[in-house]
Order: sequence, then structure tokens, then C-alpha cells
Amino acid sequence: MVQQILTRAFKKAKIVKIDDTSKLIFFSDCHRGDNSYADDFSHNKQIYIHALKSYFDNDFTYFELGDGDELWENHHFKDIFEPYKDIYDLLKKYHQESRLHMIYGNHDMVYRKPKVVEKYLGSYFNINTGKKEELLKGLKVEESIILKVKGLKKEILLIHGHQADFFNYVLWKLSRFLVRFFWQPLQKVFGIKDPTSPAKNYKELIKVERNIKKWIISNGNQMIIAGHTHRPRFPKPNDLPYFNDGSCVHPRAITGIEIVDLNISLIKWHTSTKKDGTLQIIKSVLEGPEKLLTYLK
Ligand SMILES: [Mn+2]
Repeated sequence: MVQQILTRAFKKAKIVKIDDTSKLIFFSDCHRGDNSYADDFSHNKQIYIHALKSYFDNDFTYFELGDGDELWENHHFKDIFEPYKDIYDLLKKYHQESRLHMIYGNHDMVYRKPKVVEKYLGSYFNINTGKKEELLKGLKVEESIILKVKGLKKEILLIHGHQADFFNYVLWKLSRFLVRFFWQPLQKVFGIKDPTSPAKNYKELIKVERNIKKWIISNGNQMIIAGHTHRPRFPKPNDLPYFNDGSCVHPRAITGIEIVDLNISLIKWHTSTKKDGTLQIIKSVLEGPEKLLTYLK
């Protein structure tokens, strides 16, 4: 079943062309929430916005691979938009220059409906001016994207990854219901973690990775960049081309994948203390850079 779901996502993917001048940054699983104690993203907010600004200034195109907005725990987008308006202002700048591509995940599955995207992300009410203002007007949130690399026959498939996770794809409404009314209260009171989430349960994580790898093998070693599991993955040149950008909710860092000069690397942005005690936000390269070509043979 999940194999067919992955194939369908591959077939209906939007095509984006890239070449050796393209600079791409992939993040996913930001789970931007309401900035309360239950919001897993809030402690990384400064790191994330600094990284995103720096990519904007350096002409990168931003691909957000799903679960950007935490719409399971938060019923209203307004509660996310208000504390993180500076982030959406920055996303708007990317969008205005056609440098923003968004994919939906299970936690923002409602974005599969263009009407919901228009309602939540299309515009907002500015309380200062008392007027409705444009936000990500005209943005379409995709299920999947194929990157066509100029001069190469093979392509890269971008998905969130919940396609390989039956419970979180087909039964996502039940999953959302359980998170809202069962697992979340249980976690708050007893510290019990949602056993159906691959981000919180190792067994589920391995199952999702296994399903994706199986699909890669039966589809001619089709390269995939995904998120969903929150576990960063960067294969060796001869391994199966399954990449994962990790998440923006790690305890002390955010991880992502960069493609620059047709080289791919896994990076992390985090804080570090200078000798004089001042705090700075820096980027470290975790894996790579490795030539894209080696994964697209
Ligand atoms: Mn997910």
C-alpha cells in the first residue's frame, strides 16, 4: 500500500528545474507552534530565522519539506502567525522572488486544499493598519516535487515522507485526533510519548525508512530527499540515495540539506559561545559536500 502511495506522489510531482548555478536549502519539520511551552520550535526560533535570512541574502531558494506549521496541536493558524510574524514576513520575501517551494506533511495536511492555503497563508489582517495584507498570495503547497538537474537524466524526488507511513498518511485525521485529545494530554501528565509518531518512536522511524528504501530499490535507485522522521540521513556515494534533512526542533540545533554548485551537504545551525561569553549563531557542515552526480548515476 505505502509503495503505491509513494509511486503516486512521484507521478503527480511538480517539476522544478535546477542547474549548476542553483543554490537550494531544504528544511522540514519546523512544527511552528504558538510559542507556548508546548511549542517544540520556539527554542530554535532565533537560530532558524538567522539561517533563513542568511540564505535569503545569499540568493538561495527555500524548499520546506512539510510539517512547517504545527496544525495538529494548534487549531487556528492565527495563533502560529502572531508570534512568528517575522518568519512569515521573510517567507513572503522568498515567495515574491519565486524562491519559495512548499510541501505539506501530515501535521499540515490541510494545505493539500488550495482553499485552506489561501485562507491561512494568502493574506492576513494587519492590526496596525487595520487592513488586509498579502502574505504568500498564490502559493500552492505541493505533495511532491521533482528536481530536474540540467544535463542529467536522473532526477531527485522531494516528499515529506509520511507517504511511507500508513497511519500518518491514510489515517491522518485519526492520528490528529489522537494527538489532540489523547497522546498530547498523556504526554503532559505521564510523559508517555505518541507511539505512532516516527519522530518519537524508534521502531516507527525504522519502519518508515525501510519502506522508503524499498521503494528506492524498486524504482531504479530513485534519489529522495525527505523529512518526517526527524532523523538526518546522508548516504555514502554507493549507498541507497535516501537523504533526510532532519528537523528544526532538535534540542539545540536545526538541521538541513544544502545543494550548491551541484554538491550536496548536510548542515546544522546552532549557537556557540565566544571566549568573551557572547553567544553567536553558526553553521557547521555535518556531512559532505558530495557531488550530486554520484547519487544520480
Ligand atoms: Mn511529519
